Amino acid sequence: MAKILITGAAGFIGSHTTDLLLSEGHTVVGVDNFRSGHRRNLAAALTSAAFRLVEADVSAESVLAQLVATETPDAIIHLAALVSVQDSMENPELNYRLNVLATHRVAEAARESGVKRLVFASSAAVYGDATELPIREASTTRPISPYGGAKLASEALLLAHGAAFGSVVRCQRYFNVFGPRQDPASPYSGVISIFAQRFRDGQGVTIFGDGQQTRDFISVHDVARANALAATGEGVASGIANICTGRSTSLLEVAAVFGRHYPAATAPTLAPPRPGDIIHSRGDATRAGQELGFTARWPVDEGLAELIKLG
Ligand code: UD2
Repeated sequence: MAKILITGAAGFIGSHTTDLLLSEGHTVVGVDNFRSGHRRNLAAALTSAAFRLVEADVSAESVLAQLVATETPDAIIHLAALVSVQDSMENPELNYRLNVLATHRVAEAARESGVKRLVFASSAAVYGDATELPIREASTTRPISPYGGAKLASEALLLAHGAAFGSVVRCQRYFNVFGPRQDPASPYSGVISIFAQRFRDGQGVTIFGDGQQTRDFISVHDVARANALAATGEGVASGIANICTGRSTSLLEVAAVFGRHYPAATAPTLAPPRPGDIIHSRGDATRAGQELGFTARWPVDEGLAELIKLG
């Protein structure tokens, strides 16, 4: 069994990754500054003797280094981030601090204490407006937001760290993650979190465009498993992999699943497309299968049914 330190443990993906690792018998040290994470996400984890939660800002100098020196984890899963693309457009300085400088701090803390494995929350945002589908790891990376640029820069920092100091570094390019605990608070939150809340509250949803746009929606349970495999799997080498399903689902299909569960709901309103919206995004899932032994298991409609059941 391993000891894993997770930054951003109280967030959407962090809390599910924590829960899964604990259920597998590992020890978890969670770090979060509660900027966008919530203590309630860790309600189950906090009942476990194998879990410790530390409130700290990963981007602050020497805070993480001291914690890593004390805990000497086998691996660090670095999920703490400025998670909103929109926020990164409005505040590139904050994006730099939380999405680049914090990564550097993680790499340095790992080097100083000899941590042998690092797993990083990257994003399909590194590809920007990809034209060729499915999107492969070898596809052109041309980020179009400070957020995407910071994720790509962080990948480079960490992979170079791995090459220089001999640690294993896994960069996980998540596609459109959805599931319980995703925060629907902003109009730019993941569309499924917004739809789930609005259908539940009896409010109509808005579809920007004709609803034919597609995304590679992946359940957070699958993403947590991909993180656990990257952090604890045997024989895992450094590399980059898409964390996706390889399948497309249109927004109309998503709305239709909700509509079947909420037959009294009003039909979605169509509005003009959002500026800068991409029409189709779908990853090639092959490499994560080869390098991590990871294949997504949750079909989108089952993931939606889970969300709807939780209410
Ligand atoms: C954005 C982010 C991505 C990630 C993701 C969250 C960019 C470039 N990428 O990608 O990094 O944070 O969001 O899952 O910003 N939509 C509606 N109605 C709504 C909300 C959204 O029709 O109420 C549409 C939206 O215009 C888009 C699609 O749904 O066509 C998916 O939107 P999204 O924000 O969930 O995800 P995406 O892929 O645009």
